[in-house]
Amino acid sequence: MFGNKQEANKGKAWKKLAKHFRDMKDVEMRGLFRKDAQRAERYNINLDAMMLDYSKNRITDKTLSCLLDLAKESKLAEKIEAMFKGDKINMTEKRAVLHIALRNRENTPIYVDGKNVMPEVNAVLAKMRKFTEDVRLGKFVGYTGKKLTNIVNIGIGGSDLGPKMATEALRKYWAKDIQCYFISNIDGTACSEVLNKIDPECTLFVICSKTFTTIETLTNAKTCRKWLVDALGEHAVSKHFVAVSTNANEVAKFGIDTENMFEFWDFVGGRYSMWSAIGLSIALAVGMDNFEKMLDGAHEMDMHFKYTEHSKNIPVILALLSVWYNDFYNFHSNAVIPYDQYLQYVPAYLQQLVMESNGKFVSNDGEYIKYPTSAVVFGGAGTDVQHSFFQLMHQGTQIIPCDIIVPAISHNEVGEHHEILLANALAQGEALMKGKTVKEAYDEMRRAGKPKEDAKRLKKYKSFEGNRPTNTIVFKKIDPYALGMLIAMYEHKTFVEGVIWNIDSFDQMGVELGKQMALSILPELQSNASGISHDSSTINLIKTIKRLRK
Ligand code: G6Q
Repeated sequence: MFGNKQEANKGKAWKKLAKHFRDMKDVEMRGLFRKDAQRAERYNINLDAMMLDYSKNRITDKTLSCLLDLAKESKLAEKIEAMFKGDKINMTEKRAVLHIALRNRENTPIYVDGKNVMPEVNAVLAKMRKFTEDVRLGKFVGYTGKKLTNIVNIGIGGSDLGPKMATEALRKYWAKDIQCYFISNIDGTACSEVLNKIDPECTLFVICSKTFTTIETLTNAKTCRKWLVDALGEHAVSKHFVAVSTNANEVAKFGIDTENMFEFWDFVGGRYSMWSAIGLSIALAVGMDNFEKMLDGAHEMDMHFKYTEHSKNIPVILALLSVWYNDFYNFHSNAVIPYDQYLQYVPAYLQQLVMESNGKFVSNDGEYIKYPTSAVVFGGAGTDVQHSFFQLMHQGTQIIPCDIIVPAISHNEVGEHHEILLANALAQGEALMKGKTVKEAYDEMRRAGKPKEDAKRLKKYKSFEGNRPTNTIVFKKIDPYALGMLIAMYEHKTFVEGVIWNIDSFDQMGVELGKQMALSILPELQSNASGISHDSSTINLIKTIKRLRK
């Protein structure tokens, strides 16, 4: 479908890039660094206590200028303005896209359908503050008067990944007596494992669902409700359940008092919602002051993104590099490696953010797209992943551009641990870029005293092609403010990619088909009913599973 037709429906700047690519495709970064002593200084951007080094990329000034032309040709500046203004840039669903309003710390008015959304945003933040303080201070207590110290977030997708990632990232800021749990999967194991650990008298369930119709979340919430009612009785529900949703009717139907509901709005997409009341679990764990610091950090990135010229704009540069690799080099994966244990869920969070936003094959003009859109994102915490998939990153036949995220200071400066961790993070970037030639590998073995024959036999195996791109993103420390900056940076990067690819980054229609089919298969598994006609493989799988479950 895509192949070599990338240029088919693209403009001048795209074609210019395609031409420039022919000059660049064999260029080695080693040589670029050798020729230009200022390269690292020129290709980095500082913002407050963070720095992006993007010098280890296969780019020259010409590449950047062509990419910036592409941004211009894609009307990026106008599209950024449209998002910040509250225009309905989610075209398929005719919705504004205003996660930036949730952290609009200057409180400037933002209008949707002629109505300023900021008073409602602020009112929910104030309600969150009151509630989280009451819970944390033991003023809002459980039915039997005990302090609520187990927070159980029930939600899935955008109503889970953000709160789970951020809560873990900020674990060092948790109140001493609070424990957080996350139940997302419909697999009964998720629910059972949490319920086995906690005491109902001290447990607060936060049911997060934008629509309040998601089968996984409602099934998990019902199971937890029954568990609580069995232990404490029906009257206990209002003291142990709160909801975060846009759908007051369904919340009431479920049996949660809408007094205990925290609202958000259609202009907040699920995967962009951790800044809203969907972040209630984060705020319960780390306190509202820290939650608001996270909003402050995101706001700083928003302002940087909105006002900084594109050549010095962090999310814009990251997105343009991603387009460069994905659409011209045909590097279709992207690894994200945080060198911080607390950021272990960032790759999972970004998988949804990026792939659900930009895994699209129809353009905003309703045409099938002839160029690659989103890369496959994956990753994990360093140094762990160095001992797993980094083999392929260094010597595999695919090239995987990689983001390395490093805090200069750890929350746990134990002995030499952090310096060893930092050394590894920097070494990976350098090794991926420089590689090791066959000759270097041979000489090294000889110097180490290996016999000639062995060195000859092994020299290729021990060589590294190098020329593998990385961005290094350095923070002083991962505090709530830095986390806000980091996540907002990736949100805007994703948006810019979508603009260049001319797609709607804010719907997710691709998740519907499987859900629909599951609804038709369920009764067939439960009884002898047969639903829509299936392929022979599915029919056989249904039969086999039914036989095994007997
Ligand atoms: C995110 C998606 C999706 C959504 C979940 C949960 O952008 O829309 O991941 O968050 O399907 O939906 P509810 O919050 O409505 O339960």
